[in-house]
Amino acid sequence: MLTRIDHIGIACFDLDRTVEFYRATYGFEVFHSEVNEEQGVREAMLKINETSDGGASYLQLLEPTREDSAVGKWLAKNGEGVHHIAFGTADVDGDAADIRDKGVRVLYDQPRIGSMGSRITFLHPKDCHGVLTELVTSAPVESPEH
Ligand code: V0V
Ligand code: CO
Repeated sequence: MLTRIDHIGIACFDLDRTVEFYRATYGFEVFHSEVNEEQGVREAMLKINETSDGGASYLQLLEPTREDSAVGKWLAKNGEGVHHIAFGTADVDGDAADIRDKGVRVLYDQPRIGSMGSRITFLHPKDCHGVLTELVTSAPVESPEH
């Protein structure tokens, strides 16, 4: 079951300048940043709010690490802007299978690694009324070491 908006993915040319815009304009701070080589992105997660399912909602600012990546190609065609929306679920495998059974193209056979150790997959935008849609299961919260 999809229980939150996990994040909105925003493509940008210059991550540092875009992070600074969100900080200076709205006061949002970077919660986490990383490079995901498989996806070809350098990204910053800005936490907006926590959610009743124990998760949170973020803005995900994305700068391509190479021109032929999904975000690189999209930026060259469209310029900066909203790139995808991501729904959070406790069961990305089960929800992706259910959605595939409804005839929507799920882009990966198995979920891949996303931000902060999450497991992610994508639905084809042409099957979702023009919206690239991601499904996310967050990594389990690690218990503190003794
Ligand atoms: C492409 N299209 C889009 C779109 N990207 N429509 C809406 N939103 C987007 N973001 C449209 C495009 O305009 C074309 O329509 C058509 O789909 C085919 O696009 P294309 O430019 O020929 O590109 P493709 O087919 O090579 O790739 C499109 C897909 C690709 C969606 C298959 O971008 C993909 O695999 N995306 C999933 C991975 C991803 O986006 N990773 C970056 C975020 P017309 O012109 O033919 O009508 S990584 C992330 O979110 C992480 C790590 C995380 O959350 O943790
Ligand atoms: Co994303």
